[in-house]
Amino acid sequence: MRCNRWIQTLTLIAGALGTSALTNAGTIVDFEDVPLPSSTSAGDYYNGSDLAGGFVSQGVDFNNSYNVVFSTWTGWAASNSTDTTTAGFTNQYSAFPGSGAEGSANFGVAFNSAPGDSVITFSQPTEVTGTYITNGTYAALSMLLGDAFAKKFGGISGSDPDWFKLAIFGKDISGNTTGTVDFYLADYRGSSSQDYVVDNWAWVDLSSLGTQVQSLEFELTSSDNGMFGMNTPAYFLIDNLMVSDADFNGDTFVDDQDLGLWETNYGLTGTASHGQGDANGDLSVDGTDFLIWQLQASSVGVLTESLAVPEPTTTVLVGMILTSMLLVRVPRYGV
Ligand SMILES: [Ca+2]
Ligand SMILES: [Ca+2]
Ligand SMILES: [Ca+2]
Ligand SMILES: [Ca+2]
Repeated sequence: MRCNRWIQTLTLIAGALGTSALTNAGTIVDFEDVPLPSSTSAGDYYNGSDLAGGFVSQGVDFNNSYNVVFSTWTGWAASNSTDTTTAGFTNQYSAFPGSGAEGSANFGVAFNSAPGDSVITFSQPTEVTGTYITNGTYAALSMLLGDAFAKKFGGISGSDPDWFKLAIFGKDISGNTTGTVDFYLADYRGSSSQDYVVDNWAWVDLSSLGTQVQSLEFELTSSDNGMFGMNTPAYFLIDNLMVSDADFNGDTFVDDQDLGLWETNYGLTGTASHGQGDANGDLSVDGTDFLIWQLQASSVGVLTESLAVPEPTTTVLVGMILTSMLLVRVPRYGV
């Protein structure tokens, strides 16, 4: 349904109210758009040595902090380094699986000694569907072999119940925690046959962090600690961070055209594409996708605030009609 007169009128109203631009809704943050100016024999990387304070991939901010005196960095680097055999700190930018997620070139490397070192910030509250996570070669070989600072996981007997855990925190716009997801980068607590150090890109579902995630923060902890804290190298890697997206036709606006695609394909299960109305990448077109559409289409504020439609039932049709009447076209990418 197109209601151009309404759209024109309400665009004027929304302009007067001051609309907020939707950004990064729908993005797969893949790091392929980040220039990598520095090289090692293992590949190329960017660690903030130009003191920019971070970088952007697909509209999402990644922080870093570079120390010019010691030539050290913390936070996020982008990399395409794939040396899977050289142990130690000099190989800190390499992915242990030997590539980015799904065979891609670039990925993100977090050096996160303390919570808040590595932060991912979205330009507005959003739902993060999930991300691929893995170990870097430096941490993986340290755990598998041991090194000057850290023990070999399992110990001499092989039966020490060691572990290396990443906690992922969703933060809302006020900095309050919206939820936490734990992921074990290594886990030797079970029987020897089940002990593992993650060596592939593992998908981690982050939808439980909710729909109001403004930023992600991280904490690494390990069973191997000394007088200076954790001995295990404090690194993890991510790629293909997926943010829910209701711009089904890819025209950078979340509007009634996208709702039309959702309506047409409502009920598709297990086979749906993003273009058919699957906002959260679960291959189905259902009420959750409608709620994401509603959230992103209503980010203009007061115009659609009262149109709460909690269930994909008959009320959806009422909501669709009302919301379509109230729609304005909101640019998804902004400043
Ligand atoms: Ca990638
Ligand atoms: Ca074990
Ligand atoms: Ca659209
Ligand atoms: Ca879906």
